[in-house]
Amino acid sequence: MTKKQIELSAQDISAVEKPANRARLVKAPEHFISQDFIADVNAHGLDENRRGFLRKGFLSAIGGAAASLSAPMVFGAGEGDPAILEKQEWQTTLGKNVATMPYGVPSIYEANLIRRESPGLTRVSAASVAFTPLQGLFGTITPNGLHFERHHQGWYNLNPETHRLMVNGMVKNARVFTMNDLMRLPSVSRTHFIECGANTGLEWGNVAVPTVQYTHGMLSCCEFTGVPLKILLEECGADLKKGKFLLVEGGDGSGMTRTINLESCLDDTIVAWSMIESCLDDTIVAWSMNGEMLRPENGFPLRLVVPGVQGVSWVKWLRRLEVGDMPWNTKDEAVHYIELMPDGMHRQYASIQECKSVITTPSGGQQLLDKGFYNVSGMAWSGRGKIKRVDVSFDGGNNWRTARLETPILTKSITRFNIEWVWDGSPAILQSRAIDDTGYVQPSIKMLRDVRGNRSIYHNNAIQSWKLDSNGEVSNVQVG
Ligand SMILES: Nc1nc2c(c(=O)[nH]1)N[C@H]1C(S)=C(S)[C@@H](COP(=O)(O)O)O[C@H]1N2
Ligand SMILES: [Mo]
Repeated sequence: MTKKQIELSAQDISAVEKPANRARLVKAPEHFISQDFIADVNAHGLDENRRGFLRKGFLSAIGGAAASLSAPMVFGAGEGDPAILEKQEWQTTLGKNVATMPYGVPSIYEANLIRRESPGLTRVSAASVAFTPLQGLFGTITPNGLHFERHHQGWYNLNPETHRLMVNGMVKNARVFTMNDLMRLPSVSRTHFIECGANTGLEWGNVAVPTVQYTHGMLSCCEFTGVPLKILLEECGADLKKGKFLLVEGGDGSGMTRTINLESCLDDTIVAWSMIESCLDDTIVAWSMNGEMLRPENGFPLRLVVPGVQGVSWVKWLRRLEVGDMPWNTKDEAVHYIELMPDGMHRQYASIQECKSVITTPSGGQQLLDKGFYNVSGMAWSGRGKIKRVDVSFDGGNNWRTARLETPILTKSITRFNIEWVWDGSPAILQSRAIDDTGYVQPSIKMLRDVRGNRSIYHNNAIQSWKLDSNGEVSNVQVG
């Protein structure tokens, strides 16, 4: 380093590290709508009236939160902070017994960080979505209790003793496997994201929802363990020369059936019975966790993991695999999960989740309380491979700075990015733009609409914009 470089980096550090410059943020209010209101919307739909009510409720919740949280911590002369100076109850008494909670749950202070259903999105909660609270997650792994849920006909607790997987079609030996049979086969463990094809789908027409939980929360990332599909198909003597397609059937009442293109998926697809804990390569002091058998909501005891492909193909409660020589055109790929293009035609079998990213801190509904230093953080992912770079703009896309990517960067997995920023108190528009290792650049919403129109539901991977007002409020906007 030259002297000038050293001076420059010292300057950078002093700008960001002075405690006085460390700024605070109010979390998005999560309880801005009542259960009654949700029930009302579910019964009658989200008309303009109710939409207005939703906006007002949300804004007043923000106001309330800011007022109660922004009281400065000021102590009189000679007085200190009792939270550090006085002995606390937990320093002087006996704590709770081990195994008081035989299965541990988060701190009571984290009670607001939960999956949430978007009011008005669906009429029946059994055929609905509960979104992952991305605004409150760290790193890349989604805790199992916060994995998003998407069911077409509700979920069940299936008994693994009686669960069966049938493999038939263009195979020499059609077979029915028990869970024990499957779990004796060679297994692999890999970390991948799953994203519903309809994630961010509400935003095709215009800004629709206030927080990142609802704009991007049909996204999760876990380490999955299972037998590679290829091994299972070879075990049954599948004709993989002629049999280029696989029909995948779920065991729930929705009759979820999807065609998997074996040519593009054979290397990566695993039949997973477990989401297990990541290996501890480098020790970290962590806030997040993963690891155990699949949760019933996520397909216990068996689901298909199709890395890079939209969530609907990750069939849960997996009961049958049929090898065939052409796509099946099932209801879930001929009537649903097709995209209306501007010329009135439908796009079908567009299953890859293209490169995408979003800033989660700060994000919609949060409020910055002070000028000064912020660690701006978010997630990037690509269904085609690894994230190569993430750029962040603070002025609506005129200027971009390259963010720091956390490692390891895994293929078809979430990559966490961070970038330092000193907010000077003026209005700003925050955006992130991801680039994957194929060279694909995440598009603006305008670029996407130019090609795809605005009447689609699926595969919206546009750059997300968060508007920061001079009063510190962050809101969802669309620019460019
Ligand atoms: N059997 C079955 N599999 C299913 C579904 C379903 O309703 N039934 N939903 C699909 C959809 S649309 C998505 S996005 C993912 C959601 O997986 P998750 O609930 O584990 O998040 O599961 C897919 N697999
Ligand atoms: Mo989905």
